[in-house]
Amino acid sequence: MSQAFLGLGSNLGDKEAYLREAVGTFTDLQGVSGLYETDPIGGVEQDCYLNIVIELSTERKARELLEHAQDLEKKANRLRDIRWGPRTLDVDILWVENEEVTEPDLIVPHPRMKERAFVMVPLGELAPEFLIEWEDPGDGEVRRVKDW
Ligand code: A4P
Ligand code: MG
Repeated sequence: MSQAFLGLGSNLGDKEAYLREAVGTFTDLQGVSGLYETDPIGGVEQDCYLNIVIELSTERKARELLEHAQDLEKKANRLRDIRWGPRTLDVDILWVENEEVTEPDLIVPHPRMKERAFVMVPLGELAPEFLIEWEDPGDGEVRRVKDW
C-alpha cells in the first residue's frame, strides 16, 4: 500500500457536486481536506474555484491514478480548450509514495504544486509535513468554506 495525494478543482456549474461525484469514485480513499474557495490563478478571467485535496491508501501506481483522473475529467464533460481556463473538473496527481515519474504526459510529484496555495493549504491539513519550508506565494486568497 502506498500513500498518495490528489488535488481536485472545479470552477464551472455545480462545483461542489462535481467534486463530490469524483470523490465518490475512489475506493481507496483515506481522507479529504476541507472544502476551499480560491481565487483563480493564471489564464483568462474566470469564476473562483472550489478546491480539495484527497488522500489515498492505494495499490495503484501514479500512471493508473492518472487514468482514473482523466476518466473523471471526461465524465465531467470538461472543456479542454483553454489552458488554465475554466473547467468543471480538474484532477492532478500531486504526490505518490516512493514514486518519481518524469514522462511527457505525467510528472510526479506535480511540478507546480508548491507555487499554489490552493493545493498546499488543503494538502497541509492532511499532511502538515509538506508545509515544512513551504512559503505561501500569496498569489490569491484561499478560504476554507467547511469540513468535507
Ligand atoms: N500531467 C502531467 N503530470 C500530471 C500530473 N501529475 N497530474 C499532464 C495530472 N496531469 C498531469 O493537464 C495537461 C496534461 O498534464 C494532462 O494531459 C496530463 O497528461 P490538463 O489538466 O489537461 O491541463 P491544465 O489543467 O489546463 O493545465 P495544468 O498545467 O495541469 O494546469 P493546472 O496546474 O492543473 O492548473 N486556480 C485555482 N484557484 N484553483 C485551481 O484548481 N487550476 C488551474 C489549472 C489553474 N488555476 C487554478 C486552478
Ligand atoms: Mg491539470
